[in-house]
Amino acid sequence: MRVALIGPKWHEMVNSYPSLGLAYLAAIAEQEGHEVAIFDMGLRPKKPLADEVADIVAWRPDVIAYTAMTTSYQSVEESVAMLKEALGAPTIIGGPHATTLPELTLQNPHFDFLVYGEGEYVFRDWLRQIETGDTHWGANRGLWYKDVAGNVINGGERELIPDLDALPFPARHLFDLKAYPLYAPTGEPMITVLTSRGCPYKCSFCFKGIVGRTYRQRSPENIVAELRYLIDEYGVRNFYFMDDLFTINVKRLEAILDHFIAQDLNVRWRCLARVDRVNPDLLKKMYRAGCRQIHFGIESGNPEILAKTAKHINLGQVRQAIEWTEDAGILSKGYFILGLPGDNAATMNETIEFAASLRLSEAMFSIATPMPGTELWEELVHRNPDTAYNADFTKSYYYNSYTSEIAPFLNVSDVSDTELSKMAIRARRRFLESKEQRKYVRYFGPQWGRRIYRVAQVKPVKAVGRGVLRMGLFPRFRQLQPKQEAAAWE
Ligand code: B12
Ligand code: SF4
Repeated sequence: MRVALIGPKWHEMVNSYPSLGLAYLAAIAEQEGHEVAIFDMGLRPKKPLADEVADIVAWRPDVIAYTAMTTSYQSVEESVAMLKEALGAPTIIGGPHATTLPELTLQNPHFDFLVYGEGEYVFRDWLRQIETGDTHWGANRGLWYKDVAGNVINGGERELIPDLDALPFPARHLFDLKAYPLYAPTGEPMITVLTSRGCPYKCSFCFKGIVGRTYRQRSPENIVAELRYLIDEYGVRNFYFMDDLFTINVKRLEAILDHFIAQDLNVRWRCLARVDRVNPDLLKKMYRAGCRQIHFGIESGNPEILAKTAKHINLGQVRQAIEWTEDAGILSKGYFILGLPGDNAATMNETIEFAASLRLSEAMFSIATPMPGTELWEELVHRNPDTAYNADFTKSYYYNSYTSEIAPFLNVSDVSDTELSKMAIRARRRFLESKEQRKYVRYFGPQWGRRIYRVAQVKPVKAVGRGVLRMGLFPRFRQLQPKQEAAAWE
């Protein structure tokens, strides 16, 4: 059969990550002998939806399969209606949105099937059923469908895939990888990889419906085999490990690092980690194995607000982890959330100042969004029992929240939407300012550094300063500029 896997539009944003979910599903479908094409509309915000649909129709798929996050679901509704009308082929949807709101999603008359949770084996079995005309849908656990009267039938949830090594490598050859703007700081291309699935924590803002609270891991041999394949096939050496918790199991991580070092892979990579799951020795070893950047979820600089997220970390751990990371030569990036429940101007200022006081190389400030299926959503519904899901979550996509255009969506903080928007912009400005100030402090010492920095910000002084630097009068100062990301990545 001809299987079309579709990623929806991302509003005005360009998707910079080829979806690993679609890539795993495509690999399974190819293994089953199907012809597969991936249509990622998220790559082309400006291309009219009708033209995207025309491309898919021209490929004449036998089945139409969509993925969607809640933030991109609205665009799915628009295009699936057109496709169903043009092709009449069976339609199926999976992914975070479908798993969060399965009944509501499947009530859409243009969808025939839905996969709840992890999708590879349910999708494989569904393709077999479609191909052989087997309509015992109920036998395919995890597959939701409609009866003849159009009622949604709850197909339950398939057990999580026990052995991740048994999965084929994601079918990245079906993406136009060069079209994705995902680069290492050196400007070289970067590829995303998943080495484990799941996370045992339960933070208030995080949706846990797909891979659950178990932690399943691929073997170091299987991971290295995938990296070797990617190095040979695509000539890349930069990787982004997208695991929820790359560093949670130190034994496993050490084994992976040993493989990277022993096999002299000469790769550079970044990963996501928790601040309470790193230590100096581990970080040094990670550096030797090619780690050059770690992204940490820090969330809030106010201890009470942080505690309410159920992240189970404290500010001391944050400060220590950032110090250790930067000392190990690894760049650190912090993710912060503004507008959490209980957040007011004072607590958000604490977050902003805390971020500014850390030795972070980068920081990202987002606005809290209660996504359905999270504790935050429950809290919102508890406060406002009339809250109902409406498909316009597109607005909550904060990815470019440093412009005033992005307003908070379902604000759960104690400040107005306008104030919250301004906070996000101010946070960014303050962080960049603090990063610049750190440079002066390193050269002139804490007291004089701060003073000189203040003077240097006065416009005419700034202009003279630039001239002096250009003349090379302060070569050491120039060297002390925070290491350029690209150099640190080498
Ligand atoms: C990488 C990532 C991103 C990347 C983009 C990834 C991409 N192109 O797909 C970036 C950083 C850009 C991003 C942005 C956002 N993200 Co994000 N992201 C992730 C992350 C960390 C990993 C995704 C991944 O690759 N998973 C691994 C693959 C294998 O899993 P999967 O994609 O879910 O697919 C499996 C199943 O879902 C299912 N499946 C999926 N699609 C389909 C389709 C069919 C037909 C079938 C049968 C099955 C099926 O089978 C797949 C294989 O098992 C997840 C967390 C997580 N652990 O998954 C969050 C997550 C998906 N993101 C989330 C959110 C909230 C966002 C943002 C809204 C954040 C924000 N406020 O801006 C934005 C939204 C962007 C948008 N398009 O609208 C939520 C989604 C919640 C929801 N209800 O939609 C998640 C789950 C995080 C969380 N735990 O809360 N994200
Ligand atoms: S935010 Fe991170 S640590 Fe918290 S539940 Fe989600 S994946 Fe786990």
